[in-house]
Amino acid sequence: MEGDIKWVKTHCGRMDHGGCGILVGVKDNKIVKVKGDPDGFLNKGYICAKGLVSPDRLTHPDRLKYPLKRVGNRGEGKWARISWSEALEYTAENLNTIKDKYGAKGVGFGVGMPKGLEHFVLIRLANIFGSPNVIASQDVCHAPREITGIHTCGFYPVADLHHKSKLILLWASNITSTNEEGEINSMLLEQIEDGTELVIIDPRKIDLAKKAKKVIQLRPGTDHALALGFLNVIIEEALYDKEFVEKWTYGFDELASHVRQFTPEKVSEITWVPSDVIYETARLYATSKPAVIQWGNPLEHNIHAFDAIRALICLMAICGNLDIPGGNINAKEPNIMGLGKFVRSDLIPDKRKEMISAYYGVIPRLMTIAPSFFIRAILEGYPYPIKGFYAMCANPMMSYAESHKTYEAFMNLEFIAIADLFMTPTAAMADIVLPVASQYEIDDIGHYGLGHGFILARPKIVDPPEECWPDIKIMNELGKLISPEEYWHKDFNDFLEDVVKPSGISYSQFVGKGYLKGPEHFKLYEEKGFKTPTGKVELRLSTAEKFNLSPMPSLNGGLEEEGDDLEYPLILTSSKSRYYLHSSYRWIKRLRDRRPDPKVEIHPDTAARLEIKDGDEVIIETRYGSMTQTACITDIVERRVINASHGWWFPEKGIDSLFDWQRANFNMVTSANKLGKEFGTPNLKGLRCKIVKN
Ligand SMILES: Nc1nc2c(c(=O)[nH]1)N[C@H]1C(S)=C(S)[C@@H](COP(=O)(O)OP(=O)(O)OC[C@H]3O[C@@H](n4cnc5c(=O)[nH]c(N)nc54)[C@H](O)[C@@H]3O)O[C@H]1N2
Ligand SMILES: Nc1nc2c(c(=O)[nH]1)N[C@H]1C(S)=C(S)[C@@H](COP(=O)(O)OP(=O)(O)OC[C@H]3O[C@@H](n4cnc5c(=O)[nH]c(N)nc54)[C@H](O)[C@@H]3O)O[C@H]1N2
Ligand code: SF4
Ligand SMILES: [Mo]
Repeated sequence: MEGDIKWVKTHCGRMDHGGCGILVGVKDNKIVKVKGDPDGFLNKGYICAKGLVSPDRLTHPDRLKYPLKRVGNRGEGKWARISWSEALEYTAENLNTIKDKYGAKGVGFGVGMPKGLEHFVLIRLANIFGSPNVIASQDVCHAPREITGIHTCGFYPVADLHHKSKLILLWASNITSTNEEGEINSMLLEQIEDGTELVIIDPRKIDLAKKAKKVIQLRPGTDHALALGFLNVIIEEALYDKEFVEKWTYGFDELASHVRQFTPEKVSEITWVPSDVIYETARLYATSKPAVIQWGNPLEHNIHAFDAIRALICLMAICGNLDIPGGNINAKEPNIMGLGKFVRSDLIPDKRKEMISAYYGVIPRLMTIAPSFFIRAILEGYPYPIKGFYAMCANPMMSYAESHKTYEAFMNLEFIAIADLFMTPTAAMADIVLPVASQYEIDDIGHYGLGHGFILARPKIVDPPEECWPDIKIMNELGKLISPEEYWHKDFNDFLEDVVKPSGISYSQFVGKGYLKGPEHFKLYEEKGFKTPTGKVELRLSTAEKFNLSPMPSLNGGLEEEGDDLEYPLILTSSKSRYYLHSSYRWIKRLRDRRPDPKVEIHPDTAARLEIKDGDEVIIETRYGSMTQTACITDIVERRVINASHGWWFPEKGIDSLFDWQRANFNMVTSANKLGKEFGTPNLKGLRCKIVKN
């Protein structure tokens, strides 16, 4: 019956950051098939397992279909169906009461991984309501890369995989599983087929290891040390780009004397990487031009994020790989509405001083609150009381560090509203649950505000269930009840028009084009200098003293968990599953069939020593807690490392147990106590642990 199917072009969204051009087959208001679009400029026809089944997220029988109000105790799972007007009025009444009692800052506005335009409407809602507290997972997701970039070289240096590189350094990025923000793996694979060399820096031998020239299985959490070792070799052996360093960097001599101490021999002890491999890899990166660093998320998953990323940007800079084709670039945005204007940051001029994280002296320009600070504020009332929470696109009970504290904090809130597609452990803790319309059912824009130099059209293709509303509609209507109406649109879809208007087109014309991309313009610094106080790449941060930052990328006291700890002899890390997005979509059968359990990868020798067999349930314990996952015996991990899964809860276990949210949840074993000072990042990876058979 292919003949009856209408094919619509769009871009995939909400199964990760999104990006693939796709063709969606529709019949009678139902999506019957999804396939990769050969014209997709990021994917050229590629589509992953999640993309293929993405419509299933909309058709599950247990999807939330009308607003719910809590009637039992918090978290007890007793609900009453209410109308949208009741839901919005009740939410507004509670948020306004908290504002009257504690000030607008007593309400936190929460969001998880950026999924679509609603991310920015939420920031706008917070700003207009008057709260400086938008709580987002950005402390562990791209903000360290973006903001450290802005301080060091004036921009966020994203990997340019659109132009050929001689060498790709895949650093903490499992791109064939995760298709990291803005970078679809088919672009990288195409280059490798075409002769580009690949070096992988990952504690696991990931799929791409087969295609790599080198695979460096470092000790998790030591990337900053390894990068300092590379800087040492490149500077000691004078392999750097002398002309660029001379003309365009600030503080080179200081960096050179600073990194002298990080000899490959010393770094080898910390990272487990043999010193000859450190020498060879440093030389290879410095002598292959252009070389690109495709960097990933685990760099941001420990308290050393700032130093690791600073060291990597120094590497890019001294080897002349910044802002050149095939290097790490300053992606220019198309002509669209600026973020500040969209979110109305002008309405909250004291935000920098008032936000919770200001009291912790985080790095300037980090405008969202790290979840660990938020949870502390609820529990300790410092720097001021927090009593309310409106969140969407987020599942903090799974995604914030130290889950039992998150639970305790939520039990202490006066009011929680959660917008989601599905009842999650977090939604189950709410007073009000709002059912959303989502990808394929809404007009949306992808990649706005993400710094990759393009935005993607994601038009509405089918109608949502009657009472499921787009997040931007919910906030547009709630906004009118909790803030002056003049800031909100009559038709919520006008937010989409606002974004594209500066290009002189309407949203529907944008849909016709598919995407808008900024101009290709490399080496902008030759015309304008770098956008830093010195106009150069700041190998030494000129603002370090002013902002209480380390002037040099440093080792900052080494690892958190020093020494040979006999009680916790293994190192625990994690990686994202190719079949899920964080805590999302365990309820999609076609994904669950592919990966039914949370698996923990254990080396065969380690497993044999501990008498663990493939498929056994094992308890993984750190100093902070424990979780249970299913053993997968494999030598892709090193003997001393185990790799567990993140984001697991069990929709089938029912709301009475909050979906068994503690059993396999990685954040039961993390701590929100010790945090990186620049971003408030907890240690999510590189934790000492032990495992026993259950
Ligand atoms: N231990 C540990 N913790 C981590 C990480 C880790 O690797 N290890 N990773 C961190 C990272 S990088 C990130 S980005 C965060 C992610 O953390 P979160 O963003 O909190 O997690 P997700 O599972 O992506 O999304 C949460 C919810 O969004 C809902 N959702 C999907 N589409 C829509 C929509 O259109 N509207 C609404 N309202 N809801 C929708 C899903 O149903 C899901 O319940 O977790 C962080 N936490
Ligand atoms: N399928 C899928 N795709 C996703 C997501 C998802 O949940 N599922 N999430 C999206 C989001 S929000 C993000 S931020 C990105 C993240 O995507 P990635 O950046 O790829 O992040 P991870 O999968 O956490 O880890 C990448 C690799 O780092 C390795 N690793 C673990 N610890 C360390 C370490 O200490 N050092 C080094 N060098 N490597 C380490 C892991 O073994 C893994 O192979 O993916 C996005 N895409
Ligand atoms: S890689 Fe990401 S954008 Fe592409 S199909 Fe998969 S989930 Fe969608
Ligand atoms: Mo993320």
